[in-house]
Amino acid sequence: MLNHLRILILIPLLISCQNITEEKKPNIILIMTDDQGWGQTGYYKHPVLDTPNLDEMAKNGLRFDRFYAASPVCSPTRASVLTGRTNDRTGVFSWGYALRRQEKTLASALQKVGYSTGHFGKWHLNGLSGPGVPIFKDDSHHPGMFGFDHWLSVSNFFDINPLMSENGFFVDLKGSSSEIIVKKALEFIEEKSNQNLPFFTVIWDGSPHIPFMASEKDRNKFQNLDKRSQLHYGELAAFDRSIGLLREQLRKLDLAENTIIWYCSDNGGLTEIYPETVGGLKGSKNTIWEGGLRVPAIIEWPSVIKPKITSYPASTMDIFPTIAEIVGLSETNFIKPTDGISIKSLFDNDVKKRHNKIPFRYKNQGALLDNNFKLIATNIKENKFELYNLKTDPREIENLATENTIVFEKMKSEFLHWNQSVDSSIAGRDYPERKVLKNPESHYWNKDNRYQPFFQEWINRPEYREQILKVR
Ligand SMILES: [Ca+2]
Repeated sequence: MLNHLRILILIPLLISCQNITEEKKPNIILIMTDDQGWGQTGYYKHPVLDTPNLDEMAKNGLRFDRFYAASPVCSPTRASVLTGRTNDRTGVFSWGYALRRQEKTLASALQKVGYSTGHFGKWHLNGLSGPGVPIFKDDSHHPGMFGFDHWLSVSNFFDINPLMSENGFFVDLKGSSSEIIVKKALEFIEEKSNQNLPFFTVIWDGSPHIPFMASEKDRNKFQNLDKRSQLHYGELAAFDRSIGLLREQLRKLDLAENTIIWYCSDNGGLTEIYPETVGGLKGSKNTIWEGGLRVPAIIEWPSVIKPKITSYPASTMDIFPTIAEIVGLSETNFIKPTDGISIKSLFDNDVKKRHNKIPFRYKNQGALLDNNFKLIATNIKENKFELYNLKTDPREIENLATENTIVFEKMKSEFLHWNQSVDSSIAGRDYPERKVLKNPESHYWNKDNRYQPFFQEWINRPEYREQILKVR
């Protein structure tokens, strides 16, 4: 009898101890829009776009006014999020390139310490170009190969009524793509929280990337704009609504307090959209000017972060190192060198100056950001560099290379030194094998044998028709 009582007393004690340790691990949600420019939020007073849900999130969290995508295009920035490294080191030189399997990812690191990991939406790291198609179960570079237990993903951008792949099984879905992936992510979140497991959920939206498709209701909010801009802004309205859905449901599930939501865009805004997308900055997607790299970003974590606006410069390369510090992941989870740093100290301190510079490299162009100074390499091979002071000249008009030669020469030599280390990474020197193992070539799915059997079935889908007709 006494032994029985002891066991009965002990069991609840053990369970509650376990609950305490589990509770300490924050849940993590990464959200990324596709081609949303720095100026396209309500909290930056965009002239036609309202984003009430992003605005609420910004009011309740840490808002970054100088947050940078690692690259001015999609896939490279995604590679930087998962590895903490500049895109070129990982083999993702531009959009449509496959992430090397030799890289170590944030998802794998979190999986190892007990997180349930899920990817929802655009992947774009398996070497495929063209509108997003469902990813095959036996694809050598599907999200599961990089640490995701569960995935509902497409190869690239996707719109209304998407055809997606759930762990390799095709699912034909109806409705707004932003809402679909958030609802599916919430099902995953609820299931994991019922099992008392911490979750790492990546929601990579396909909006507001081309083709622009919005519901009548969302489009009608922008009746005074040209058709293309109406649909583009309509996509952002739907995205914002999905943020509202996510945050509301996290509160209902009593998960909001200890869940980190880190939101940003994957590159700068687009041209030929009116009103413009980059908040008055120079350049746009595809360029290394501020308009191509600077993106909106917010981290919300109610139990830890007090609301604040910062102009501390940070980047998508900082995401992995920051989460590693929060969760206590060891250094062995990274392929070195990393280019990002942990910015956790910003959560409870008013840090103004960044000590580590932020480097960029994309297609023989590059940049090095040292707080207010930005060195730009307009052509690395031809040794063409410029220098700007973003504080006095946020639109990058006045090249200070000859005026401020000390800063210019110093930053140039740092950039060139860093650039050599990137070349060494490209050659595979960071991996235990000291070389690059086989990786798929970047290609369009309409030239991929695996997809051809589906062409007959897909030819009437608006998102695929043009690609299929090109090869018929
Ligand atoms: Ca993009």
